[in-house]
Order: sequence, then structure tokens, then C-alpha cells
Amino acid sequence: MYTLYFAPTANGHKILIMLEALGVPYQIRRIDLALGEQHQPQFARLTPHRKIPLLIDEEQAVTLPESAAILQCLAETHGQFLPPTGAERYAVLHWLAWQVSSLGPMAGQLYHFIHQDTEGNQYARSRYQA
Ligand SMILES: N[C@@H](CCC(=O)N[C@@H](CS)C(=O)NCC(=O)O)C(=O)O
Repeated sequence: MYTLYFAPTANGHKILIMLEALGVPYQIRRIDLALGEQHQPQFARLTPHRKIPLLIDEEQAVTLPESAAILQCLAETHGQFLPPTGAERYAVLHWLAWQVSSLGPMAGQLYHFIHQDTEGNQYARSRYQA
């Protein structure tokens, strides 16, 4: 049984989609980021980053933050979505690295400057939109 510490963000949904695609049993622990629940001791002691997603795999005794590491762990554990060797494996890892290091953070910054920045920083909006 997996336990997914989750909030309804892109990083949270990535893991939810993977668990559903694999058809494996899981339970969800909702973390309310707006209330700052990621900083509460019960959650903070599980991950130094204090961010969702976080996956607990009871069978392998693994507690894992970071969406790319979680996706790779799930793919390898269940032998799906990540070829074991060769060019196709590295193509998957290439796009996974690109998503977590380029698309994800830039989209996150854009969301912040459009929806949460009360000062209306036009330079930042243009930069992250581009
Ligand atoms: N590099 C991390 C990013 C995780 C992340 O940014 N999580 C956000 C929600 S999408 C979060 O928990 N933010 C709470 C905070 O920063 O306090 C991953 O890929 O899992």
C-alpha cells in the first residue's frame, strides 16, 4: 500500500496519475499548502524539503520526496513506463529531467506572478510567460 502526501497542484497530480495508470492501491493524505500544513512537524519530519508530493511505500520501507524520484521509483517497482536499458530509457529520463527542472519551475513561477503576486510585477510575468 502506498501513501501519497498530496495537494491538488501539478506536482501532486503527476503522482496521482501515475498511481492510477499503474492500478496500484494507495491512500491519500491531503496537505493544505495554503494553511501551511507542509511546515507542521508530522509532515516536516518526513521530508527535509517540506513540499508535496511525498510517497511512502510500506513494502519497500521507502519514504520519498521529489516527483521525479517518485515517478522513477514507481516505474521501476512495477516495470512500466521506463525501459530497463538503452536509448528509450534515456529518452524517458531526458523528458523527466526537463519537466522537473525546466517546465515545472517556470510554470510555477508564472502561476505565482499571475495569481499570487499582489504587486503586479510585469517584468516577472513577461519573463516566465516567455
Ligand atoms: N522539485 C519538487 C517540487 C515540489 C513542489 O514545488 N511542491 C510544491 C507544490 S507543487 C509545494 O509543496 N509547495 C509548498 C511550499 O513551497 O511551501 C518536485 O518535483 O516534487
